[in-house]
Amino acid sequence: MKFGIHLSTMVHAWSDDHFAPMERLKAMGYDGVEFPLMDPENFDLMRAKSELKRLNLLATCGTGLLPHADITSKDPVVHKAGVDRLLRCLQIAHELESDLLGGVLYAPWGVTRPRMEIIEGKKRSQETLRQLAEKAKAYGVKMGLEMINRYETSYLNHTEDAAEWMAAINDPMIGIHYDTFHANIEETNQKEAILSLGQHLFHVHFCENNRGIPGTGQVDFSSVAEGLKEIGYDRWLTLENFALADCQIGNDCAIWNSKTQDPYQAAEQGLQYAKKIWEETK
Ligand code: LER
Ligand code: MN
Repeated sequence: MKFGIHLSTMVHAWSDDHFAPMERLKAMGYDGVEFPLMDPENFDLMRAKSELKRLNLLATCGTGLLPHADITSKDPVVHKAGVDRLLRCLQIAHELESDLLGGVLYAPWGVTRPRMEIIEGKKRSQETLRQLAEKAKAYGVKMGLEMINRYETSYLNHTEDAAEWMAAINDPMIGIHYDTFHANIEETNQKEAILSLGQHLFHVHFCENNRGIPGTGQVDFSSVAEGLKEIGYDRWLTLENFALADCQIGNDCAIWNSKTQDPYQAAEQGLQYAKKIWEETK
């Protein structure tokens, strides 16, 4: 198992310097960091490469689509902008030797619509992802579609949706990205949810029910770890705290009252907890 951390734990805005915390995170014992590619056109690829190399850290990458860059859209301009955004993110992930691009890759993040209205858009998204899988394969970057809760998307909330998406796309380069925070809202039982995903599971965000430090809230991480061990998952456990309230990222993730004042303490305590749970679980 590799232990990672989402770099937005430490910063206020998606455009802030995400590189500065990396040295401290390496010293804590993280194997890698997750780069949020929210502005892929302005991502400092050279700096990312050199910092990863200097610190001997691995990378994963994540992004989300936007209302004006959206592969569910029937507007060709908006649809193309969505495809271009995903292609750019795949290219960055490839350059960083990240074998994964996760996140909300299938629809605009934070937008909900009645499910009756998304049928066509869902088909368009699935068809587009199937086409993009070829590029993902050429780059050696798997795409993990993050199941997020009902208040952040209408497209892909839980494992029943995941089964439908996986059957429709049916490509080994495209799988599911699981987040314990979202699953805590959407699933009945986290272990069973993970078992049902099986080999489709490509990535995990390890996160408490209130986005606080893992182990301080209600998520049953032992059940999560049992499920992961049972399916032979051996990729990433990536901490995603979004510790800071009242900032751009806090606003985007609806963190109005942070349970974690010190993101570095969250990173350290969260990592120790994740490792302990992983080691204790048979
Ligand atoms: C959003 O709620 C989330 O969990 C992040 O991983 C963004 O994709
Ligand atoms: Mn997540």
